[in-house]
Amino acid sequence: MATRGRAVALTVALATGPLLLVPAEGATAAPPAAAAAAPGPGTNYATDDPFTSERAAWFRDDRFGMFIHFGAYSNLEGEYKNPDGSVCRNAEWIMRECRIPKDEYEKQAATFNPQDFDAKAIVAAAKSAGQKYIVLTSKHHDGYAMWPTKQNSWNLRDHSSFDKNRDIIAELKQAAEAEGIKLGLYYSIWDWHDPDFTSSSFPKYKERMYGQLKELIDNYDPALMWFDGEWDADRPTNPWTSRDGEELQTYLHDLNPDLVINNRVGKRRVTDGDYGTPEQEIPQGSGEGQLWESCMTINNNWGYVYDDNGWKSGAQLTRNLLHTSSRNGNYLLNIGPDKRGRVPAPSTAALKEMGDWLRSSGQSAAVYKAGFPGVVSQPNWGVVSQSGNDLYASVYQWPGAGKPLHLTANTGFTVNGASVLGSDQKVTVTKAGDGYDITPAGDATNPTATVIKLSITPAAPTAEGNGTGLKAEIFDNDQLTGSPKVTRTDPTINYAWRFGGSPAENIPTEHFGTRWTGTIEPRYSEKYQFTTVSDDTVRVWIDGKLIIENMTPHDGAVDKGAIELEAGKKYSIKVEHTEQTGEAFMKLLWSSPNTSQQIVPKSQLSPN
Ligand code: H79
Repeated sequence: MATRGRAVALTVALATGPLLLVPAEGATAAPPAAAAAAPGPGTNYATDDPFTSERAAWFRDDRFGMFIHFGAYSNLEGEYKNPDGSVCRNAEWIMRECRIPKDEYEKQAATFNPQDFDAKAIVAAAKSAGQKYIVLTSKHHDGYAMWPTKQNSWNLRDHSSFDKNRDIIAELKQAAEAEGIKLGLYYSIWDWHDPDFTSSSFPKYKERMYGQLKELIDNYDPALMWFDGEWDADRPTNPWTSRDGEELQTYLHDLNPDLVINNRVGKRRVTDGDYGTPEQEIPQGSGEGQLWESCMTINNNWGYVYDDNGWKSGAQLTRNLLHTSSRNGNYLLNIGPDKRGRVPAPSTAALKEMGDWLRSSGQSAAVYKAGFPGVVSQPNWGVVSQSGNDLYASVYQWPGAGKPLHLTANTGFTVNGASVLGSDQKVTVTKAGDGYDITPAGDATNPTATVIKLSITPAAPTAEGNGTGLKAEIFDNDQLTGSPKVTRTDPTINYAWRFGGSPAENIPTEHFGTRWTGTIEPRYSEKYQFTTVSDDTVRVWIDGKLIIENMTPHDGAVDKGAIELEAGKKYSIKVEHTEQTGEAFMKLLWSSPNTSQQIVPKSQLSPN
């Protein structure tokens, strides 16, 4: 677990300048105070399990957010006229892709006047869609800050024709708060404008970037930070490393331990931040080892493009939302206001269509607080989500009169009742083959998706265990040889040691290993899926059977193994992890038809 003492010391050091924490990297000697405060042996960066923590509860439940791409690029509305009269087209990448000279881009930005930006109208649009959080681009790759930053003048107050007394982020924060909508902020690490965004002067850039992030957190108290531009790139070369990500994540969580952060804070890996960020796609499956949120455009661009009419229909967007939530994901759907700050009418219309569907007949229960339905398999006639003891089958292909819809059961449960939301038609449920046949008597209620609600009684779990965790034997070598340097009880296996941490203060940050042993007690009789997130090697035995093995030294890897277990029985468990060099991680998660993915909880683990 994170050493509290260190966290406190860190606060003090960071107040005097975060960059003092950067290890070596050609830097001159750091003051002793900062050096002492730097994370070191004994640091675990994983302070909770985002799958179950209170901190991330809103993010897991809310499911649906609004992305807003708005910046100096919006002023060009998708088109740049070269001096020779030729036209180059792009949206938020226009500065780079159209190779607009910096002074020319600055010149156009000076005319940016989003006088019609209406935070209340935007929040109303989000509300009408059923979106529960908003993520605004505070700074995109062009480096232009949408708030009055003190770090430079390349911002909406100091470099625009906009009202100097207005602050659109403050306006959006206030409007969102009034409606119970959370505000998140997007921030691009990659910066095409800052003269210090080069490998040699990167520390100078980082100092400004830290300054800007502190401004954002102090001034607007965002619930979420959405980083981007973390990848290796050219024009300009992007020096961002996973070490930079480790340092930044630490800094942010020190400013606000509850902050939810996406995985692009690091290098977009399963071990970075709190959640994964598939872009313009909805992945199959329910996510592995990490929460996730799919971001997508309503038309074909993030930033405003005046003639982009590739609008997705409200029905398609609603089904996308149903797909993400039924796979335990979130849907972050984008709008791109025009140069005056107005939201395109087709966006507002599509958002309202989604909200109309969600508000209709309580259909929103299929989305909010709903997720992957472990007890059944996804059918080909629609999607099913689960919320507690209710299954919501959103039907796309309504059956002909008297024809059944079949659901395959993955575990035993009984169906107590079934109804069609928004209809009083009878629904007959009968046991059939590997599950249930559901036969509605009437018609579909709407063409987007008609929801059949099934109330079920799942198998009863055994009582929560009173375990204390597993016995951990920690070695200061990566072969687990000799006698352990530390023997203790670890409540869970949930470790992000990254570069700078290790399992204990007397264990160095490289070349160590841990063997956890004891028993594990499942609460249901069914097939359990175990998932590890590890770096460098891992092996897991349950009941003497090797179910996970990845002994080729690797960076953060997700490995899986399944085993049928019986409720209330105690099975032997052994987990071995080794760290050679570089980063180190070790997490043990489980899921089953009746258990959603989570770090195996302490209550079900015993050291003997
Ligand atoms: O902010 C949005 C995008 O600008 C950003 N992330 C989302 C949330 C993004 N980064 N990378 N990409 C999107 C994908 C890269 C697309 C590219 Fe291209 C293809 C870059 C260059 C060629 C799209 C087409 C952008 C310019 C031309």
